Amino acid sequence: PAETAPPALPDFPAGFLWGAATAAYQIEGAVDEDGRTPSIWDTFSRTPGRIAGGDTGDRATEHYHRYRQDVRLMAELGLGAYRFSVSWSRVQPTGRGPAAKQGLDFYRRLVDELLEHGIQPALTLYHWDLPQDLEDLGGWPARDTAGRFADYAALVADALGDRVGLWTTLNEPWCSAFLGYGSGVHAPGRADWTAALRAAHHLNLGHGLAVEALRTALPHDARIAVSHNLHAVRPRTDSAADREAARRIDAVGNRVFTGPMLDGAYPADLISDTAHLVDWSELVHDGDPATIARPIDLLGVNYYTPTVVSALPEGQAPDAAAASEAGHGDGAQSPFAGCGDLLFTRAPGPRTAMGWTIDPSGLTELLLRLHREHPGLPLMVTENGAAFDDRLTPEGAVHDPQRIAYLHGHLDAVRQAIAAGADVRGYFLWSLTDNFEWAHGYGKRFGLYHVDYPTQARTAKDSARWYAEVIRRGTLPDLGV
Ligand code: GBH
Repeated sequence: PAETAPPALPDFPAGFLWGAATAAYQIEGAVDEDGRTPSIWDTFSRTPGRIAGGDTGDRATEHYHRYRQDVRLMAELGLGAYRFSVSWSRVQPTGRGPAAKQGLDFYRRLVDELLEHGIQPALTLYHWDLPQDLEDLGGWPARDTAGRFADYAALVADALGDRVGLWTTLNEPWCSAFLGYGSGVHAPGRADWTAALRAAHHLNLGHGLAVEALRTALPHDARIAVSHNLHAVRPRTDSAADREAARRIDAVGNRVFTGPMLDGAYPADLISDTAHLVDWSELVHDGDPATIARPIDLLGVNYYTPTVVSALPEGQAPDAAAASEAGHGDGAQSPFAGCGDLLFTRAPGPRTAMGWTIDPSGLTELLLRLHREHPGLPLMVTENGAAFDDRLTPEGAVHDPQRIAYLHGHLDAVRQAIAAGADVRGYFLWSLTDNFEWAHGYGKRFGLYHVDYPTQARTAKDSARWYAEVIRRGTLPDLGV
């Protein structure tokens, strides 16, 4: 029946890239093989109390050894591209100095396998797993880390530049800076707003220096991107106080990165909002803005749920329950530096297993805002997806109609942005398989393929078959197809 049904909605543009995404620490396992040294996520996940259930990435989905099977799953979906990240401490164990050949060889094998199946590799250099050695030298709050990152970028480009056409410097630097150093719910687990803002600047600088290094090392037709988890910020009410709260979150949640990377400067309101936490004139050196603003070819947008914020009534302390409700971690301070006086809540409506409200309109809003503010910059949705309480039936199926509905809604949101003029070049679904969901461990499942961890068996969920059909037709079927 799918063959005869007329397309329910207009097509995505010709050449639209259909993909799926993963990240090294969430899937690879093999954490002490072939010369890999610990990253901040190994240290963090082995620290009691940090990860739900005491889970670690020690085995994860054993992708390091099962990558051939996983590429077959991608081929089964008909993916045009696969977005993965490189484990820095696997290919440059101390975060400095020479490459580890065996570590690089893994990514060479993976890329070859992808190319043999006609799948474009989309390589992310940094998805949160800083070599522990560099954290011990100060981590992202230390300026030196930016230079180390650019050297690492050059090393990977030299090894894989002939075979990888799409490069991303950083995945979600907001999470690295503000969850890693601001609230401390991610590695390395520091809760210090000053450190978080310093980290944000050095991530920006590392990005710019890496863009320079990649331009030198890569062929001219390689495309360079960065992926941001931009916040679709909504004031809880239309009051002036709530709108002011939303402005502050937009500054320290979004424009702290898009300002210097795309507009050449930190926004004035961010600088004054955070002047009590950091001396920006000391932090930002003379040449930094030009370095950070080196042109990129594509902007990646990762989107899951909107961010709803409001001002607390005068004198009322933010309570831990509200913070945890908004996903900021039990008793943790707000990740948003200097925003301990603001309250985060969830929009009404159905939620995923993460507790995140399902609201595709935030995705359309972000894409159209970027189109308006940065005309001519091609966009890519580099992550979108959802966790639900998936169950493997005795017959070996996983029925996940909620995920299909989530994906349908968000792909329709992308389609609407395109129809309104946004230049969106592709969509990467998070994630190929269930995996290690950071502080939530293995209990939260985002995959198109279910993973039975004791046996490592992969099983296609209904959503995998649905996505394969969307890719095959290049259009959204009616729900229920
Ligand atoms: C992505 O992070 C990661 O890139 C990926 O590794 C991860 O597995 C995936 O998403 C699923 O979590 O600020 O309280 O409103 C997404 C991280 C999730 C951070 C949404 C901000 C909003 C919660 N973002 N979150 S809140």
